[in-house]
Amino acid sequence: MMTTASISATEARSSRQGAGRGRFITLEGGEGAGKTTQLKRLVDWLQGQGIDPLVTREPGGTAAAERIRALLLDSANAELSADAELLLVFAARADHLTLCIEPALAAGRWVVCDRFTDATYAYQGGGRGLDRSRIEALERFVQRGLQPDLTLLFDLSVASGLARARQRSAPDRFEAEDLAFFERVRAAYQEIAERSSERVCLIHADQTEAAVAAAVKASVTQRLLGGA
Ligand code: Z5A
Repeated sequence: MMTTASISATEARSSRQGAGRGRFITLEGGEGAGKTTQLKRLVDWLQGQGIDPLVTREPGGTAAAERIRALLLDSANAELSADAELLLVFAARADHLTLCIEPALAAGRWVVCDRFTDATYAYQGGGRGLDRSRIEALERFVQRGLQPDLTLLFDLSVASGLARARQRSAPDRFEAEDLAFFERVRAAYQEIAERSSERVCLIHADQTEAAVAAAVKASVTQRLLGGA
C-alpha cells in the first residue's frame, strides 16, 4: 500500500519527468552538421501531427541568454578563458530553463531546442579539455535532474561540416578554432552517443536533407510517439 509520503514523491517525479509533462527534444552536432535545417523540418512535421512545440536554442532562448550568446560568439572576445566560457554557458542555461523550458514542459508543451548540455560536454569538455567533473557539477546545480527525452545527434566529418558552415557565413569565435579542436568535439559527441544510447540517437548527416529528415521522423516516432 502507498503511504502519503510515497504518493507525493511519485507525483513530484511524474510532474517533472512523466505524465502531463511535455516532451523535450534536443538537436546536437558539430559545425554545419545540419541541425538548424533539420530542426525546421522536424517542427513542420510535428505541427502536421498536431503538436505545436516551443522552438528555442542554446546558448540563448531568453533576452539575457541571447546577450550571453552574442558575447560567446563574438570573435572580439578571443581571449575569453575556458572557465569563464563554461560558466557563461551555464548562466545562460539557468535563465533559459527557468524562464522558458521548464514552464513550457510543465504546461504539457513539447520543446525542441537547438543544442543543450551535450554541447557543453563536446565543446568545453572535448574541445577545450575542461574536466568532466566540473561540467557534471554545474549540470546537477542548474538542471536538477532534468534531461532531454530524446537527443538527435547529427554526425558528419569535420571537413564536410566546416565546408558547409563556411559557405554560409563569416566564422564566429568557435568556428575560428583549428581542425584538432573540432575532431575532439566530434569524438566527445560520439562518446556521448555510446554512453547514453537510451536517450541519444546518432544520425548520419552525410546524406541528402530528405534522407536525414526521414531518419529524424523515424526516431521521434519510435522513441516518443510509441510508433513502430
Ligand atoms: N556552444 C558551446 O560551446 N557550448 C554549449 O554548451 C552550447 C553551444 C549550447 C553556437 O552554436 C556555438 O555555441 C557552437 C557551439 C557553442 N559553435 N559554433 N559555432 P550554433 O548551433 O548556433 O552554431 P553552429 O554549430 O555553428 O550551427 P551551424 O553552423 O548553424 O550548423 P548547423 O545548424 O548544424 O547547420 P545548418 O545551418 O542546418 O546547415 C549548414 C549548411 O549546410 C547550410 O547551408 C545548409 O543548407 C547546408 N546543409 C544542411 N543539411 C545539408 C545536407 N544534408 N546536405 C548538404 N547540405 C546541407
